[in-house]
Amino acid sequence: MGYRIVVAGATGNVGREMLNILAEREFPVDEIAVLASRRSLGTEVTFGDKTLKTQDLDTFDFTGWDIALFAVGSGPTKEYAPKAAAAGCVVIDNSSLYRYDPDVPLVVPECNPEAVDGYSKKNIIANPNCSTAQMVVALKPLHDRAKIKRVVVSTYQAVSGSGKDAIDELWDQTKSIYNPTDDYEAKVYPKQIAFNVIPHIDVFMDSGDTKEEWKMVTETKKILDPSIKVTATCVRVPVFVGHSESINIEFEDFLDEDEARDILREAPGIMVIDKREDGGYVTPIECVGDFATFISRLRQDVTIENGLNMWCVSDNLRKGAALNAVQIAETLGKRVLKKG
Ligand code: 2RA
Repeated sequence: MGYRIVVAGATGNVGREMLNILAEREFPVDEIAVLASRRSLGTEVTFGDKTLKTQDLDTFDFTGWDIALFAVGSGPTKEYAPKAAAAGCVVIDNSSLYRYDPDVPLVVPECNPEAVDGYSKKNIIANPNCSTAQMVVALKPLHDRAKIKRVVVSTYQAVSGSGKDAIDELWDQTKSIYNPTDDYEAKVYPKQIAFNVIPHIDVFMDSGDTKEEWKMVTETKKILDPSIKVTATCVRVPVFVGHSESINIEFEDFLDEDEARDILREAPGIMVIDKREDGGYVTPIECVGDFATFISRLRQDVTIENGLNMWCVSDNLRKGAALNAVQIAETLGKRVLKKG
């Protein structure tokens, strides 16, 4: 016996990936419903070898459904997640709305699977920000071996992180630069993104950090360890899919780069591709469609006593969103709901 699953936001980038990954991982689904806003009502989406017609999120009755994967953004989540939760359907939400709520678990199954046990306070579990998810997967096994004091991270985030319009914008701008007859207008980003980088993701805060940078700090503390100091600079780059991160780590105790590489090689969800030669590392284009968080360029940081540098790449629509949400559903099933 399997689960009755709902995917809310099924026509978006993340919603479609959720359906792909539920099918690829053969999640035990007895029945599935795909929901969309009235604007996308009736749009057909694929689930394995099936074609499903979207239903109206606004009128859908969640009673009798086991798990709802939400990828609808904070606004609609605020309206519909409580309704689903009150109807007894456990919500796994990809928006930032509930991540910082002390009564809502924020879960990366490779790091804190036991946190799903606290789901019943609000019947909601939160998925972390995409740039946080891949980083904590890499940090967790190293933190267990040699406690992490401080992390300095710079991100190079794909445009798909901010939705379909941003993908179209990069495509249009790139075409127009190669073919000047086509004109383009900046729809999503404040400046040209094609052949450029923009050090601004989400809104600016009084501290001068952006909300994206604040999320990485706050979420890493909630998922891994509140004592870890994190400072982040999040940058948008002209890549369609795949977030990259340059991560500098300071430990309480010395950790040799070779031992760190061996630890990461054995760690769940991680693929180490790290050779000091041409092409001996991963780039974002190569991670697209993969489940793994890739680690390359591991090396001692000799400027401090106990430091390491590494390069971390992952598909932001998968581990950064849809895959992590499905893994939370798998973990919830194994630890709590126990069907399937
Ligand atoms: C971004 N992390 O990349 C944010 C939201 N997905 O735009």
